[in-house]
Amino acid sequence: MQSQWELEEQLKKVLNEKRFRHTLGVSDTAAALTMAHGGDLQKARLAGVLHDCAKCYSDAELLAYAQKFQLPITEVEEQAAYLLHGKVGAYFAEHLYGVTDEDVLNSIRFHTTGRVNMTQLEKIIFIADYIEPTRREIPGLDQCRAYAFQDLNLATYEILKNTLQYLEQEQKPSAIDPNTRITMEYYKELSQNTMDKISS
Ligand code: DGI
Ligand code: FE
Ligand code: FE
Repeated sequence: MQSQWELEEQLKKVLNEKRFRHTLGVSDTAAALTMAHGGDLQKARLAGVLHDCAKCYSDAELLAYAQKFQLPITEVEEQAAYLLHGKVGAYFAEHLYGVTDEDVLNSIRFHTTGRVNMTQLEKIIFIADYIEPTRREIPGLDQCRAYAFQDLNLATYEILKNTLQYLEQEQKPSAIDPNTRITMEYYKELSQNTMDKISS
């Protein structure tokens, strides 16, 4: 297994400049969230640096890789194949970059839609991906950034709510992965108490 620094050097060659800066942003933000909430700092940085390692491929390439590696492809992923960059990325993380930790692999695998009952690391990568400092400013981002350091479930809910709103408002609405909505409902329920406390 290579060091974090060696991995960063490798990813720099694979990703374009903007994606590489985003990757470092996610890695550092995941570290900061781990400092706030507890957990393994090095795992957070590792998952952060690798989370988009398959983002440099086209939809056709992602579909071809998913087939080649015998990864399950859902109907929605067939229509919006970029959704596969998590699954394909987790495969590369394991087989190309030598990651063995299942929690790190799952954080990469599920970072776009999230899933119910995420581990702390999975939530941290999901959130860091959305709030890292180089992300384009979008409505509601400051709120998500503030929630992220207070309550991971609430931040997860807020991000999914915004993402779904964005996807539904698109001129040419893209297929919504059932996981995105199911995860949003799950974290809405889970963070209801926190929201009641914050608003009272
Ligand atoms: O890879 P990144 O750009 O850093 O971030 P990401 O992996 O979270 O991907 C973000 C994109 O994924 C964003 O344009 C919204 C989109 N997305 C999230 N959930 C869904 C989705 N797209 C579709 N079609 N369906 C979803 O459920
Ligand atoms: Fe991604
Ligand atoms: Fe990302």
